[in-house]
Order: sequence, then C-alpha cells, then structure tokens
Amino acid sequence: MRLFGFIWTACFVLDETYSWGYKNGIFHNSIWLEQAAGVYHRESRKGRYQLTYVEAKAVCKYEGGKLATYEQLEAARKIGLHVCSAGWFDQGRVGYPIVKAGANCGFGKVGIIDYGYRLNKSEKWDVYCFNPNAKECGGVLTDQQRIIQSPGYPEEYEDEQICYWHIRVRYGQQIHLRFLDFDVEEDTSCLADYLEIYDSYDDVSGFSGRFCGDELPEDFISTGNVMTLKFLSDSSVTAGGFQLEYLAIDSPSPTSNTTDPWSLELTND
Ligand SMILES: [Ca+2]
Repeated sequence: MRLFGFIWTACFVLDETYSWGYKNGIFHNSIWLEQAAGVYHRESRKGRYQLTYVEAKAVCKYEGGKLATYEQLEAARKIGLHVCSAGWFDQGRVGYPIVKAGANCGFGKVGIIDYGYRLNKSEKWDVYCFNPNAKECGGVLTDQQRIIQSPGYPEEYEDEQICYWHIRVRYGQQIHLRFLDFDVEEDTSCLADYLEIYDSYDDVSGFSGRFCGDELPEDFISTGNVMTLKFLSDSSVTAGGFQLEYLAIDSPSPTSNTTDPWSLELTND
C-alpha cells in the first residue's frame, strides 16, 4: 500500500523526484519547515518557491495529508504559525500566516496574507499542507530544568516528524544541555533523520551541530539565554529516539569558576 502510494506520487511529481533524489534506497522528498495545529509549511528540496499547484498537492498527498484550507491555516496562525513564505493552499489560493507585524514580511499586517485564487496554476510557490495525524511535538520552553525527548519516547519515533523546541531561560542565564539517551537513524551526513542544536532562538543562525546515529553527543552550553533544538525524521526507517535534559545555569562571572551544578557533579566525581 505504502509502495503503491509511493509509485503513484513518484510518477506524479517526476520532475521533483530527480531533484529530491534517492539516498541508500530511501526517497528523500521536500523539507518540513514549520508546523502548528496539523498545518505545516513545506518547500521543495530545490529551494524556495519551486512548486506548481499540482506539485504542491502531490507533496501533501504523499505524506497522507491535503492542502490546508484557509480556515485551517488561520487556526494554525492563531496558535503561532508565523511563516514569511507564500505557499499554495486549498483551491489554488496562495498566501502565508503572519502572527507578528514586521516591516520585512506581510506588509506590516497580521493575519493570513492572501494573494487570492491564482489563475495561473503553474506559478511556483511553497505549500501549506494539513495532516491532523502528524504528531505534534516541540514548543516554547521556559522552565529552569526540563527533560526533552523524541515523540513517543521510549518507543521508537515515527516517520515524518518535525519538532522545534525553543528554549528561553532568564536573561543572564545559559542553557546546559546534557544527553541521556540517543539513537537516531544513522547516515553519514545525517540527512535522513537528525537532531540539530542552534545557539539561537531560531534555526537560521547559531548552528552548533547536527547529530544522528547512536553515539551520545557531548554536553552543550549556550552562549546566551536561548537555544533551539530541531528534530526531523524522514519518510522511512526509525530508531529508538533520544532523551536529553537542560538546566538553566547562571552565567559564570569573571571572578568565580562556575555556578553550573552539573559541572560541579563532574568535578566531584
Ligand atoms: Ca528515518
């Protein structure tokens, strides 16, 4: 069944297939970006604004979803989906959800920035899909200490997961990350499934590492009071998942050695 769907999609988006490509016999398709309320934004692996309407529909269908409707996109926006890229949604409409007004995006407006129903369905945009069965994970974390784990842990994570954890602790603090368990589909460049660390509040700047396989990554301490973790799994082959813990620590002053209890634990051992 899965194979049938795969073949059907592969024929449907043949051009895309070449650019997305196979790797180790696994079909790697487009890139998951943001997700909220079952709505997620995708762009082609070729880059931004590369999907016609037909291709956009095929991208959603391949993952068991559909193009999002205006109402679904608005519901997702209301809980924080903010994306500065126009994508196809239901009935050949194009737009994007804006939560926070900004000069560079959305013409200073808040809401669905709606380009309307496109007459030319060959125009190329990104896409907004809806799949209520895609498991949600991630979130904005502000606790002083917290365990973070892959969806479904200690069970294996599922295919096609995307999780963003944005950690923000008090100003003047840092975030000490410690891995407790780690098992993510192994692949030489970690292109299939991976966990990424960003020393920043987004996944644009501050890239600090991408991890897969079953070797426990080393501890990581943020520069400032924010950090982002991104977990992505592709459409096949899962693994045991991961569990890690973060702890907010007071940034060491130039005169004292450290105020990080985890470092003290290590020293005392
Ligand atoms: Ca995988």
